[in-house]
Amino acid sequence: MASSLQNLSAYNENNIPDAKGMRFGIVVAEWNRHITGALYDGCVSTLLKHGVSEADIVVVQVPGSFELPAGAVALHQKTVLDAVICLGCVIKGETNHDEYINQAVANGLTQLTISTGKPHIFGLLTVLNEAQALDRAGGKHGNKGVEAAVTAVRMVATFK
Ligand code: RBF
Repeated sequence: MASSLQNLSAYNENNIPDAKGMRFGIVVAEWNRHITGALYDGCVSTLLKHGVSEADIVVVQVPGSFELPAGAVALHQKTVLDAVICLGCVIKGETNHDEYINQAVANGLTQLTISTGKPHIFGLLTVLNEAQALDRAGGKHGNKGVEAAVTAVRMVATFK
């Protein structure tokens, strides 16, 4: 497997644009909050490390990952943002709920990116079990919240 034992969150910090003055929204799903909380911590610390001020980060919590696109819309209605980072964790169960939720989030964030002209970052873990989620929320495969933040900063710089 390509990602086997790799920490995919390792990146060259010197290659990331200065994020001072950029304004970000973060939408966090409450389902599997022990995972999404770790994604959130990694995301915020990375934004701050690259120069974003705390005042330029606006956060909203939503019940589950299916509500991530709606949370992004709510943030846009409140304030002007350069990008929105959406964080969630959908764990496969006995039914196909995960496929419907994941596809809806992917479609919703794609549509929002196109309709607003602002990046909407897919920070959704789409995992088979909790162990895979923990591996990607500060475990052996890094923290996808960190990667979502880096992607957001790079994309805002691309749009500017
Ligand atoms: N939301 C998540 O963020 N992660 C999940 O693993 C998750 N599993 C769900 C499983 C089922 C069977 C259902 C019905 C919902 C689940 N949700 C999950 C909640 C979903 O994202 C959404 O909040 C609700 O369906 C209400 O719209």
